[in-house]
Amino acid sequence: APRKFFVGGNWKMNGDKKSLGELIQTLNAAKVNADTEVVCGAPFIYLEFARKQLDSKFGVAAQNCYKVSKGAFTGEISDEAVVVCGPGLQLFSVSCGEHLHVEKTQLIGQKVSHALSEGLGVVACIGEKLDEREAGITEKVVFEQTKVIADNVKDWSKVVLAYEPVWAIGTGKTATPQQAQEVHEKLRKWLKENVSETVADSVRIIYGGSVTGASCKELGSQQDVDGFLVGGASLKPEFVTIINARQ
Ligand code: G2H
Repeated sequence: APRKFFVGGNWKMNGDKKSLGELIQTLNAAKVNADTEVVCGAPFIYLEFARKQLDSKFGVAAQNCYKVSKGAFTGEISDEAVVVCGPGLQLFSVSCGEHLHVEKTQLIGQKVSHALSEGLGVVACIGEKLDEREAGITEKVVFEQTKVIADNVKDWSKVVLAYEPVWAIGTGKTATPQQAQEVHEKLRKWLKENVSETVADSVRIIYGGSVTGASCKELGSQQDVDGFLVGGASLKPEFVTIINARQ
């Protein structure tokens, strides 16, 4: 079966009830491709608001949860709390920028494991920094990161892998379709060799990093690009164009 296109909107630490309410109205009224899975990552305090307001054809996700269910962790939020907010919620274990160091990758592995154990889906992010790309070690870096995630996953049907080169995050520099395809293809090959052929064929590998309405079509037409994780542009009506990138 072909992989279902997946578009995640990552609102990050943006918006309030007024601006998000307007965005939600735009999304609800839009004509969107029914063959595309769309999930919006809301700030924790707007999760219930977003779930209530957004049409049921859109999923709602928390952006990041801690690695255990409860405890004296000031300011952290548990997956359990997210589950209580309502069904259909997923977790973005967003590993943008500062999360990508090796020791942080271990923490992301633990977070992925815990979210899955609570029944949440996960968008797990990986990606190299600019100096790593320039040093020619992109593959090594993303394989190491993927291994930490893979070590914590039993049910891959709940996992979407997001390739987000750090140098493209929020910078306005998008990877070229060829650069994205090259890494996605290598990731799929890695999954085939290290997990299974079935998982390699079925898992969605999406691209994130300054995706716009203008860049989404060509990126989304690459063979191994199964969708996007969108930050800045997910807060604008342009997000509808990105949702509909693959017709
Ligand atoms: C990368 C991406 C979405 P942006 O973090 O997660 O954000 O599209 O703003 O680069």
